[in-house]
Amino acid sequence: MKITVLGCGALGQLWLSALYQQGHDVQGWVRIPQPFVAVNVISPEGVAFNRNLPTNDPQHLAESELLLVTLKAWQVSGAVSALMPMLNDNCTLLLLHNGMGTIDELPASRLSILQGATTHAARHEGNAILHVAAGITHIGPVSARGAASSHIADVLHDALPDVAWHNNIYPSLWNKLAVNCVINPLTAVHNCTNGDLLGFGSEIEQICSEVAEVMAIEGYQTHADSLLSYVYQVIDTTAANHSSMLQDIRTQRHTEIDYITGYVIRRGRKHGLTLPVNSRLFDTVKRKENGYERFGS
Ligand code: KPL
Repeated sequence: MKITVLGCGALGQLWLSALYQQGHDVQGWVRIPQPFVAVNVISPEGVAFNRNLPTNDPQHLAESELLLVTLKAWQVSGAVSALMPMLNDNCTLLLLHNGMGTIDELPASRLSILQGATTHAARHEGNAILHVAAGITHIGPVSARGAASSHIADVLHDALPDVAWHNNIYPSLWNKLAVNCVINPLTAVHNCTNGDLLGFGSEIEQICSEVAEVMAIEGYQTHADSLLSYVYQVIDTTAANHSSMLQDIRTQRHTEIDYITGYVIRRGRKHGLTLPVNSRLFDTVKRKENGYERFGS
């Protein structure tokens, strides 16, 4: 299959290497065009994949059957809107990022659009991408035509298992959102690893109960206790991780807070709910971002 991967960070390189090794015709797409992307991924078993793969070929993009978007949430609408006119009608677009709300920022389109949430963990280690832990990627439709793209789950599963298809992806997206609402801002504010959050039990409980309240009013069958046990499970399996938001704050980059905590607050507000604990965390992370944006980062 002809595939373009938009964004060649840790997750992008992981998919590029996996799809290439599965025999797909892949290219990367990067903001600043360059002749190739050096893909250098080390598997959880220590096996290295090291290869230069092509980038930014408009013909390849126009013929792609899948555009896999691995950008940060705040980069998605600008980058994807710019590429949409170059895609063919049969191209499936898959958004893989933390948080929710990017689909609402894209122009109306007849494309098949999917969104996913993954628990694969990968991070930069020198010049390489370390695939720290294998995980599961849940994907499903977020546009009317998306339902016709379930075959994409098989393609992705063969390259980087496990991949699960959901006719209704939203419960999975919301569960991952709850995890990100807890782990990302708390680790960024307390400057700690995911595992260190075990010392913040009451804040974790309050965040989960606020997210559960919004989910319930949006029609999802959930309970704060089930979100809480999922959150603790992820804290346990990613105990040594520095969350992506903590890394963003440490390197003075834009965080995904608007699409994580900000999304839940916006959804809550629509129903007249105020979420005091999430709102306080949102403001604290924003203050941290504003502190360094003045210096031009
Ligand atoms: O998705 C993550 C992130 O860091 O963005 C978690 C699941 C919290 C793992 O660190």
